[in-house]
Amino acid sequence: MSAKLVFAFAVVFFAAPALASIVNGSFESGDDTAWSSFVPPGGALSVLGSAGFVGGEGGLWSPTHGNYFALLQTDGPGSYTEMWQSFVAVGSAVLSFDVFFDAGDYLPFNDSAFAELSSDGGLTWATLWYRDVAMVGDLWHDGWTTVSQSLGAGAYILRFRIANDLDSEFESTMGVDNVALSIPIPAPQAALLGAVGVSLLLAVRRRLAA
Ligand SMILES: [Ca+2]
Ligand SMILES: [Ca+2]
Repeated sequence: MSAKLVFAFAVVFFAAPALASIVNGSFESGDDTAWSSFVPPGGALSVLGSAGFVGGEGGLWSPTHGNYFALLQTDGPGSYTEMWQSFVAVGSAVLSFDVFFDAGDYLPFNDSAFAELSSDGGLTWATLWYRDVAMVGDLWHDGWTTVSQSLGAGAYILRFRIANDLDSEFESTMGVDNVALSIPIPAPQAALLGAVGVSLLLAVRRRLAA
Protein backbone atom coordinates (compact mmCIF):
# COMPACT_ATOMS: atom_id res chain seq x y z
CA MET A 1 0.00 0.00 0.00
CA SER A 2 1.48 3.33 -0.98
CA ALA A 3 2.07 6.03 1.59
CA LYS A 4 -0.51 8.17 -0.16
CA LEU A 5 -3.08 5.42 0.09
CA VAL A 6 -2.28 4.86 3.73
CA PHE A 7 -2.71 8.57 4.36
CA ALA A 8 -6.02 8.64 2.48
CA PHE A 9 -7.24 5.64 4.44
CA ALA A 10 -6.19 7.24 7.73
CA VAL A 11 -8.02 10.45 6.86
CA VAL A 12 -11.18 8.60 5.90
CA PHE A 13 -11.00 6.27 8.88
CA PHE A 14 -10.40 8.91 11.50
CA ALA A 15 -12.69 11.49 9.92
CA ALA A 16 -15.62 9.06 9.71
CA PRO A 17 -18.11 10.05 12.42
CA ALA A 18 -20.14 7.46 14.30
CA LEU A 19 -23.37 7.31 12.35
CA ALA A 20 -26.09 8.99 14.36
CA SER A 21 -28.71 6.69 12.97
CA ILE A 22 -31.33 6.64 15.72
CA VAL A 23 -34.42 8.16 14.14
CA ASN A 24 -37.12 10.00 16.09
CA GLY A 25 -35.31 9.26 19.35
CA SER A 26 -37.02 12.18 21.05
CA PHE A 27 -40.46 11.35 19.60
CA GLU A 28 -40.73 14.89 18.26
CA SER A 29 -42.70 13.60 15.27
CA GLY A 30 -45.49 13.34 17.84
CA ASP A 31 -45.79 9.60 17.24
CA ASP A 32 -43.70 6.42 17.26
CA THR A 33 -42.40 6.79 13.70
CA ALA A 34 -39.22 4.72 13.12
CA TRP A 35 -39.83 2.57 16.21
CA SER A 36 -41.05 -1.00 16.00
CA SER A 37 -43.39 -2.21 18.69
CA PHE A 38 -45.40 -5.10 20.05
CA VAL A 39 -48.42 -4.16 22.10
CA PRO A 40 -50.43 -7.09 23.47
CA PRO A 41 -54.14 -6.70 24.18
CA GLY A 42 -54.44 -4.66 27.35
CA GLY A 43 -51.07 -2.98 26.88
CA ALA A 44 -50.51 0.47 25.45
CA LEU A 45 -47.86 2.45 23.63
CA SER A 46 -48.47 6.14 23.19
CA VAL A 47 -46.58 9.34 22.50
CA LEU A 48 -47.66 12.20 24.73
CA GLY A 49 -47.22 15.95 24.41
CA SER A 50 -46.09 18.43 27.00
CA ALA A 51 -49.34 18.07 28.96
CA GLY A 52 -47.61 14.90 30.17
CA PHE A 53 -48.91 11.90 32.01
CA VAL A 54 -50.31 11.74 35.52
CA GLY A 55 -49.04 8.54 37.09
CA GLY A 56 -49.90 6.83 40.34
CA GLU A 57 -50.01 9.02 43.45
CA GLY A 58 -50.22 12.13 41.26
CA GLY A 59 -46.73 11.92 39.75
CA LEU A 60 -46.70 14.20 36.70
CA TRP A 61 -44.36 13.19 33.88
CA SER A 62 -43.32 15.64 31.18
CA PRO A 63 -40.86 15.37 28.26
CA THR A 64 -37.18 15.75 29.12
CA HIS A 65 -36.31 16.88 25.59
CA GLY A 66 -38.56 18.77 23.20
CA ASN A 67 -42.33 18.47 23.42
CA TYR A 68 -43.05 14.73 23.29
CA PHE A 69 -42.11 11.46 24.98
CA ALA A 70 -43.14 7.82 24.70
CA LEU A 71 -45.17 5.93 27.28
CA LEU A 72 -45.41 2.13 27.59
CA GLN A 73 -47.95 0.39 29.78
CA THR A 74 -48.19 -3.20 30.84
CA ASP A 75 -50.41 -6.03 29.86
CA GLY A 76 -50.87 -9.32 31.67
CA PRO A 77 -48.05 -11.15 33.45
CA GLY A 78 -45.18 -12.23 31.23
CA SER A 79 -46.66 -10.44 28.25
CA TYR A 80 -44.47 -7.47 27.45
CA THR A 81 -45.38 -4.23 25.78
CA GLU A 82 -42.25 -3.59 23.73
CA MET A 83 -40.72 -0.86 21.60
CA TRP A 84 -37.40 -1.19 19.77
CA GLN A 85 -35.19 0.31 17.10
CA SER A 86 -32.18 -1.06 15.21
CA PHE A 87 -29.24 1.23 14.57
CA VAL A 88 -25.63 1.17 13.44
CA ALA A 89 -22.63 2.75 15.14
CA VAL A 90 -19.94 3.17 12.49
CA GLY A 91 -17.31 4.13 15.04
CA SER A 92 -17.18 4.64 18.78
CA ALA A 93 -20.39 6.20 20.04
CA VAL A 94 -22.32 6.94 23.19
CA LEU A 95 -25.91 5.78 23.39
CA SER A 96 -28.02 7.72 25.86
CA PHE A 97 -31.67 8.00 26.82
CA ASP A 98 -33.98 9.18 29.60
CA VAL A 99 -36.38 6.73 31.23
CA PHE A 100 -38.71 6.48 34.24
CA PHE A 101 -40.79 3.81 35.98
CA ASP A 102 -44.10 4.52 37.68
CA ALA A 103 -45.42 1.63 39.75
CA GLY A 104 -49.18 1.34 39.48
CA ASP A 105 -49.12 -1.71 41.73
CA TYR A 106 -47.93 -2.95 45.11
CA LEU A 107 -45.98 -6.01 46.23
CA PRO A 108 -46.10 -8.90 45.71
CA PHE A 109 -47.31 -7.75 42.27
CA ASN A 110 -43.83 -6.82 41.11
CA ASP A 111 -44.40 -5.22 37.69
CA SER A 112 -41.08 -4.60 35.95
CA ALA A 113 -39.51 -2.64 33.10
CA PHE A 114 -36.30 -2.99 31.09
CA ALA A 115 -34.09 -1.03 28.73
CA GLU A 116 -31.92 -3.51 26.88
CA LEU A 117 -29.33 -3.63 24.13
CA SER A 118 -28.51 -6.46 21.74
CA SER A 119 -25.43 -6.63 19.54
CA ASP A 120 -26.24 -10.04 18.04
CA GLY A 121 -29.50 -9.39 16.27
CA GLY A 122 -31.68 -10.01 19.31
CA LEU A 123 -30.29 -13.39 20.41
CA THR A 124 -28.99 -12.01 23.70
CA TRP A 125 -29.68 -8.79 25.57
CA ALA A 126 -27.66 -6.68 27.98
CA THR A 127 -29.71 -4.84 30.59
CA LEU A 128 -28.92 -1.11 30.56
CA TRP A 129 -31.66 -0.14 33.02
CA TYR A 130 -34.17 -2.05 35.14
CA ARG A 131 -36.88 -1.02 37.59
CA ASP A 132 -39.62 -2.87 39.41
CA VAL A 133 -42.17 -2.19 42.12
CA ALA A 134 -39.80 -3.54 44.78
CA MET A 135 -37.15 -1.00 43.75
CA VAL A 136 -39.28 2.15 43.61
CA GLY A 137 -41.84 1.25 46.29
CA ASP A 138 -45.52 0.31 46.24
CA LEU A 139 -47.53 2.65 44.02
CA TRP A 140 -44.53 4.93 43.81
CA HIS A 141 -42.01 5.91 41.14
CA ASP A 142 -38.46 6.99 40.47
CA GLY A 143 -37.54 10.16 38.59
CA TRP A 144 -36.41 10.47 35.02
CA THR A 145 -33.03 8.73 34.84
CA THR A 146 -30.42 9.39 32.16
CA VAL A 147 -28.66 6.23 31.03
CA SER A 148 -25.44 6.34 28.98
CA GLN A 149 -23.61 3.48 27.35
CA SER A 150 -20.37 3.56 25.35
CA LEU A 151 -20.49 1.47 22.19
CA GLY A 152 -17.99 0.19 19.67
CA ALA A 153 -18.73 0.01 15.97
CA GLY A 154 -21.50 -2.44 15.21
CA ALA A 155 -25.17 -3.08 14.61
CA TYR A 156 -27.43 -2.87 17.65
CA ILE A 157 -31.03 -3.11 18.75
CA LEU A 158 -32.25 -0.94 21.62
CA ARG A 159 -35.41 -2.24 23.30
CA PHE A 160 -37.73 -0.94 26.00
CA ARG A 161 -40.31 -3.25 27.58
CA ILE A 162 -42.64 -3.48 30.54
CA ALA A 163 -44.91 -6.18 31.97
CA ASN A 164 -47.35 -6.87 34.78
CA ASP A 165 -46.47 -9.46 37.38
CA LEU A 166 -48.74 -12.20 38.78
CA ASP A 167 -51.96 -10.69 37.44
CA SER A 168 -53.08 -8.16 34.84
CA GLU A 169 -54.39 -5.54 37.26
CA PHE A 170 -52.99 -2.15 38.28
CA GLU A 171 -50.80 -1.40 35.29
CA SER A 172 -47.41 0.16 35.74
CA THR A 173 -45.88 2.63 33.30
CA MET A 174 -42.51 3.48 31.81
CA GLY A 175 -41.57 6.63 29.93
CA VAL A 176 -38.83 7.12 27.34
CA ASP A 177 -37.40 10.30 25.83
CA ASN A 178 -34.24 11.77 24.34
CA VAL A 179 -32.78 8.59 22.84
CA ALA A 180 -29.60 9.67 21.07
CA LEU A 181 -26.38 8.38 19.60
CA SER A 182 -23.58 10.90 20.03
CA ILE A 183 -19.99 10.91 18.91
CA PRO A 184 -17.34 11.01 21.60
CA ILE A 185 -14.00 12.66 20.82
CA PRO A 186 -12.07 9.43 20.51
CA ALA A 187 -8.80 9.33 22.41
CA PRO A 188 -6.91 7.59 19.56
CA GLN A 189 -7.88 10.39 17.20
CA ALA A 190 -6.74 13.07 19.65
CA ALA A 191 -3.50 11.15 20.22
CA LEU A 192 -2.97 10.78 16.48
CA LEU A 193 -3.52 14.48 15.86
CA GLY A 194 -1.11 15.24 18.68
CA ALA A 195 1.50 12.90 17.25
CA VAL A 196 1.10 14.38 13.76
CA GLY A 197 1.49 17.87 15.20
CA VAL A 198 4.67 16.97 17.07
CA SER A 199 6.12 15.25 13.98
CA LEU A 200 5.43 18.29 11.83
CA LEU A 201 6.95 20.58 14.41
CA LEU A 202 10.10 18.45 14.62
CA ALA A 203 10.34 18.27 10.82
CA VAL A 204 10.05 22.06 10.50
CA ARG A 205 12.63 22.59 13.23
CA ARG A 206 15.02 20.16 11.56
CA ARG A 207 14.59 21.93 8.23
CA LEU A 208 15.17 25.30 9.83
CA ALA A 209 18.23 24.01 11.67
CA ALA A 210 19.72 22.51 8.46
CA1 LIG B 1 -38.93 14.45 23.28
CA1 LIG C 1 -49.70 -4.81 37.91
